[in-house]
Amino acid sequence: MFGLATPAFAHNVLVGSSPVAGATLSTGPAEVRFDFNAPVRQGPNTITVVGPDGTHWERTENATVTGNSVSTAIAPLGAAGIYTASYRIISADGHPVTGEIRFTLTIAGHGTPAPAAVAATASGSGGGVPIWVWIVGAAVLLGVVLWLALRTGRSGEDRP
Ligand SMILES: [Cu+2]
Repeated sequence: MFGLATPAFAHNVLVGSSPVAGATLSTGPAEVRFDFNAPVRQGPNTITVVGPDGTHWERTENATVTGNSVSTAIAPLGAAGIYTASYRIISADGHPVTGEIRFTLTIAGHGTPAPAAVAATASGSGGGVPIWVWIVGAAVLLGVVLWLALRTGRSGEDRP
């Protein structure tokens, strides 16, 4: 009955944002907010803000859901230029929807970007084995090989 009476859900459509798409700002916004035509579901809703040099400026990529809107706090911005604010939200029908807006910062701020680790997680390139594990592994393997070589070399010549 509920299913028959309910019109088919469409994916959430972006109807507004703060800052607005294409805005020209002399100071960075304290937060970025995206407004949709339907409620956003609780879940893994994320917002990222990437600067002109690829640096990240969101304080946390976990967006706060308020009715039809999602928002997240933004650190003081750095270099002047074009910033891209992207969202990935859970639509009212449960499906993820992504999109982005851009705004231009005309006067450089004094902020510093998020640490690289945060940026890597936000862009989805995290995970995998750190390079130092491979280096340490290779060093240990080399040590074992050398030890075996010396041991077998000595057994015939040096021992009385
Ligand atoms: Cu859908």
